[in-house]
Amino acid sequence: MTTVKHVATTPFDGQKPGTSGLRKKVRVFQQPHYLENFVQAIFDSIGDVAGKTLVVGGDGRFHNRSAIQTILKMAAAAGFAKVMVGKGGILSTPAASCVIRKYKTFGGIILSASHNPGGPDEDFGIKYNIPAGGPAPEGVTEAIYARTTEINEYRILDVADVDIESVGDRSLGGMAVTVFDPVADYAELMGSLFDFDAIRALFAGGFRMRFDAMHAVTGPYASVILEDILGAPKGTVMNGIPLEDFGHGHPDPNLVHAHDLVEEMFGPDAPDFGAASDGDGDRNMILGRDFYVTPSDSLAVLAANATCAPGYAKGLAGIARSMPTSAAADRVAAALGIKSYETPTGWKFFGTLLDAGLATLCGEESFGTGSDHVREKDGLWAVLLWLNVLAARKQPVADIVREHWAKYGRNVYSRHDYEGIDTAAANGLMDHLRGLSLKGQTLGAYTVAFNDDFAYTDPVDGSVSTKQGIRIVFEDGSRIVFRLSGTGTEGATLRVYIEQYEPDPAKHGADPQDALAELIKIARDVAEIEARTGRSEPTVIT
Ligand code: G16
Repeated sequence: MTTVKHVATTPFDGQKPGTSGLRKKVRVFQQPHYLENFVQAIFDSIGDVAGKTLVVGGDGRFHNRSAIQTILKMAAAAGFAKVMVGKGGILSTPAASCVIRKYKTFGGIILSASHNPGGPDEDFGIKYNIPAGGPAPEGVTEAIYARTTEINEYRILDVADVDIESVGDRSLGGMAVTVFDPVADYAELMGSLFDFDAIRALFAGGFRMRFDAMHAVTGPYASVILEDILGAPKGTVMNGIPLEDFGHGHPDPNLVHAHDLVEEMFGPDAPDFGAASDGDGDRNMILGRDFYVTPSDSLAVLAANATCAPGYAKGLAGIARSMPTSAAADRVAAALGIKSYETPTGWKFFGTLLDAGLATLCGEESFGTGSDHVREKDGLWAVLLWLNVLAARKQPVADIVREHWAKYGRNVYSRHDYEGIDTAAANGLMDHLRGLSLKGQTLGAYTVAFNDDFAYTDPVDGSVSTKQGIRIVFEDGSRIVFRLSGTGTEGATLRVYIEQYEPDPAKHGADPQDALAELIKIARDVAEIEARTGRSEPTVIT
């Protein structure tokens, strides 16, 4: 007979979910009761779970399998009728969203620290996604957090581990456990959105691509979809085997961390198209031959060309972007005569807009792009939409982007990150900026139109989110935005976003660091970055 163990526990400090769930060092999660407290807080906060189905999976990082066993035993003790688990514990974040929606489950638990490194001394994370398939909104994460501060007991089944390494139906103390192929449902959804025949023809015609899965979760998805289904040559997917430590890599698809791919795309005889995805498969980086597409430009280009893909042929309802993302997509929305929305950072803020049918495409500067097909950003989806556009337009990536700039103007953009700075210094810097009143002042060649701390009222449910980033907006529309990362696990990361609109095609070829040099200097001076953090240069520039 299986028994439910009632285990006495006490709250841990700091189990407050950040931008995307609870992210901490693996060793923090390995403390007795730490994961259990948080999982019980989720189950206690989401309503009656009896008889319901839950989806569970993760990005394959270290601690994934053992956390899944704990969650399965706790789900059984909580009264779930069934848990669906990706084979081997693998489930990309967008595929989790797809499966939650397709099988109408009571949401899911995703184990990932996204683009953060993995391994015994690195990061782990957990988040709950709601039945609509998206990250829990702030009301739910607040309730989960509140529960963690008062928890005194959790319940777990006292049974042996269940096999999650092979597809099949099993039982765990009366609860059904279905281990499923994590790729199949997702691949089918992609096939329903894109013109796979056109993409197949593109590859058959000799088009060359490299996809860097960074030894993270997208490997199996990319191998099946790009190589097996779409006929790209074997080897198109690099670093395709998910590893618990991502092969000692940092699975963040940007110019710094996806260096193998970047070298190839900017080297001799580069392929036509390059792309990378992150730890849990929701982010993407897009490269052409000798050309980098910023995430903000990628959103705008995809929005302008989306009707190439059958899934978007009837047009877009609206476009949403996070506040620090450049306004390039707004220009496309204006030209299409549809609404654009500016939300705080965090995919969860797009959920209500997508559910209400107000937005079709969404994007963030942090390498996130997606649509209403799921409720997460989706790395491989963005790559496939780009492939569909390339198959339809038959032009190089760089030409498509340059033509886009010529038509809409270029929102020249860069993000400067100062990672691992002292938390008190970072908070002090933000407080300093919050206290400034700059309206009407001249900084270099720029006059300040207004400065504020971005606040957002959700147009669908009326919920209000404050303190979402300091904006300094100039009279010519140029902007500097400062915010602290909500996804780091060590110290604080200051992000500075710099943007300037350039209508003149003759100036579109300039390096953004040169074009933005004065604004970059203004940002450093106004925020007193060096004096307050000791850093004279950012850690990462994208
Ligand atoms: C998470 C969220 C994204 C958000 C990003 C911001 O990404 O899911 O929607 O844009 O965090 O990160 P930060 O707060 O560090 O700027 P991910 O890919 O880590 O889940």
